[in-house]
Amino acid sequence: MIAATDPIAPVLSAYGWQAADCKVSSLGGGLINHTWQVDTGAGRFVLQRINHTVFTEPAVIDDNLRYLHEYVQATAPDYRLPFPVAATDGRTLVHIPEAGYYRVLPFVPDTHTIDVVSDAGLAYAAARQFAGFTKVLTGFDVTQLRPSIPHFHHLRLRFNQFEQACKQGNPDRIRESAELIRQLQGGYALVEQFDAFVRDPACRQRVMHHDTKISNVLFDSADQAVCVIDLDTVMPGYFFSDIGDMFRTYSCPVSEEESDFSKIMVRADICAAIETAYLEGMNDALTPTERTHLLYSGECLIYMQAIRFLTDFLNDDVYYGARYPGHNLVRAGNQAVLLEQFQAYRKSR
Ligand code: GN1
Ligand code: MG
Repeated sequence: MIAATDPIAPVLSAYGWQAADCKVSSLGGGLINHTWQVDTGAGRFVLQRINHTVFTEPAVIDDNLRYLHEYVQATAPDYRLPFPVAATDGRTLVHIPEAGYYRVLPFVPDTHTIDVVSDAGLAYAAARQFAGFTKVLTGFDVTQLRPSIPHFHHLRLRFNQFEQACKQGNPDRIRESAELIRQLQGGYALVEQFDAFVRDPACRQRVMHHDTKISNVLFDSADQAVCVIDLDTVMPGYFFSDIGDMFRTYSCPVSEEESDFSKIMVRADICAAIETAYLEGMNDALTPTERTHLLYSGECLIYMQAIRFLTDFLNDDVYYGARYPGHNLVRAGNQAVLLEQFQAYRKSR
């Protein structure tokens, strides 16, 4: 039960719910937004507070999702995506001064999320979902969308931010991570390949999800994928973001949080399942250039995540936060090992 004085109470009342009738509990393990499950007299919903420091213009997310919702309703009404629910005044984004920006999403019943991919079947099911997502939106005019985080997966920009942190970040942390800094600076060829890819006139902007971790897919009790969730970073981008982040997050049996790096490995059967499912799901929608960059996608996204974590470590954890000293250094080191393993896998192909 929520007290009338709880900061969330005015949010609930914007949706016509009495705080005293609601039960609210934390949901999910996202690093950026805060998510709750809300049980109201009118049923169960998902409530989210948008991290306003990361998503500096929450209205951009709201507009993007409205355009996509209208498009999906008109062109693929049976395609399931959890779009925001309207408050009593019709808005799908509620701003409560001092408390922040909130929105409510439908709760999809009889589903659960998975944190680590245990077998190739799950990887296949999730990759089909994310391919289906981009495929359904292939005809959508991508110029209608604005970036909710400008240059989000722009490797050149991420590399520049990394270089800047290496010069202007916390000097103690720069010393502490000198070896990893050197190792990751050695991955510069990936940045040049990125530049070449985006300069190629055959490279088109698509509607990408940009956060294809397995916990962003809902599964039913038979482990069949039902739909994708977490649409805040849905924006124009390059094809490699989604398949690349699947290679990054599904191929390894342990997550980016693992500090025992000896457990980090790349499972070839999972990579093959991702590739097969993505190609099947996108079928002719991928261009020949994109097809030649399937495995580059994995390297690019793993490398990008490694330098994002290390940049944040050097900048005193302002973006991702840290639950223990050196947390982002561990995450960055983890991703650097994963990159080596993925590059070895790529060579073996
Ligand atoms: C963030 O908040 P979450 O867990 O959905 C991040 C992703 C990273 C991920 C790493 C907006 O996602 O880009 O890949 O952490 N999202 C944002 O776990 O920065
Ligand atoms: Mg996310």
